[in-house]
Amino acid sequence: TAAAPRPRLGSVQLAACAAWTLGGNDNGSMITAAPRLYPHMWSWDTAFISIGLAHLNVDRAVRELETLLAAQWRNGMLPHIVFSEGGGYFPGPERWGAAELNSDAPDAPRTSGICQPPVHAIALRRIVDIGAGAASTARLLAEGWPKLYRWHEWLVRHRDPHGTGMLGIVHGWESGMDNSPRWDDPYSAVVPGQDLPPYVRLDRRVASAAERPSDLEYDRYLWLIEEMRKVRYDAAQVVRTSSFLVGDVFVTAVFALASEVLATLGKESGQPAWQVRQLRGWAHRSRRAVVAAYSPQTGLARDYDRRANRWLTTRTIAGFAPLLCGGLDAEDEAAMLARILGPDWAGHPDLFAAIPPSVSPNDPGFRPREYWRGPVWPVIAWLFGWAFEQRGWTDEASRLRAECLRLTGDGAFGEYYHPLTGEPLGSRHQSWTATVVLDWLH
Ligand code: 9YW
Repeated sequence: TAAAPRPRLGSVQLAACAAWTLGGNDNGSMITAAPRLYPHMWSWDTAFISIGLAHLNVDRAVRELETLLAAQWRNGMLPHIVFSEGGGYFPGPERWGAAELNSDAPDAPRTSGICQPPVHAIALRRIVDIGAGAASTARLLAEGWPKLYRWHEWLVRHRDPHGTGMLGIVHGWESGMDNSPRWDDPYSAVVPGQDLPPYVRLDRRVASAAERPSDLEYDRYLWLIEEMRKVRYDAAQVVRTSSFLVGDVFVTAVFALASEVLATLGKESGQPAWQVRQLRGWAHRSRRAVVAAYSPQTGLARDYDRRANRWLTTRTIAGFAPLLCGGLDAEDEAAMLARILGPDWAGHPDLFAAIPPSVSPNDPGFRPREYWRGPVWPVIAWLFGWAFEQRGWTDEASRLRAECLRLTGDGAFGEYYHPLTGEPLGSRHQSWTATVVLDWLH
């Protein structure tokens, strides 16, 4: 698997290419996640997209985040997809039927009925910093902050009803890492019923089958939606009835980090002190839950299968969640940082670039082309790099940034990359890849 020679653009050309990609994905009402594969707005994609956009045009970045926030459900949930008028993606709004079944869902725009990792406060922080002084960022801060507070409050209320700090997810899609081997065990208990309505996958028209989840995986994804439809997306009932319920350590760490960021933004901008305090409390509790999920045996943090009542010990990039939110004791943390940079992960000698892949090349389950089962996802690297900077690990952050720019330097903006050859995979011109590149270039 020798690395194929790939052109490398200069930084001005690369930035121009990224801007061109975003322009191409702008359908007039939103910047879609990818031109053909994902012709709608995805929740966590839009957070990252707005960060890159802020470097080009801060008003446009603000508008993008506002478009997402305008689709917030009345109960506070930020939906994982905001549908555009165009079709071309399955499951689309008809299959979800969210607005028909749940009066908290907006009628327009149409949305899905689940959520995605809560990275949005990080985007708000970046936009406010990049666009300091602009009227639009002041408006976003004033009007967007209360919405993000309600989003975090929804997560606490409905995804951690017992106050454990660990947030639950009811679908692998909610983790953002759809077919990660983390979910193989809990998905094996999801048995699609006879009454699963027929459907046709559209994703494989764009990306090769070898780079996508299998049909059985897709049946399970669709079956979970059927289960939710049966309880009309009622958040409390969904958690009670879904055959998939997992405490997601990565989502929990993102939540802890983002709650802290949101608290600071709230303090700076004069939001109610009790809400700021509450956010810090949630952050503290979730950080503790992430630390409690740490396994000295594997040196990684684990998810918890709430249906089977057991820890999930699969080793994936998500196991490094404590590096995002902190909380480990100094010795364990130093060892974890060394591990993510070491020979099992970013420092693996066969890698094209020193970036931690979604699964270690040394793992028997490593599939270098298959979505969340091995490829490198630039956006995940961005998140770790940003967290490293917050934690004061600036050398590590800048090395990661340089390696990411080397990987993405041909301007293809792959959805994900082959970790050994650096080949772009999945969709090309993926918006969030273009925007994290823009942020790295600044
Ligand atoms: C799907 C849009 C989304 C991301 C997810 C990623 C993929 C969509 O694409 O899921 O249909 O499977 O897994 O994290 O938000 O880029």
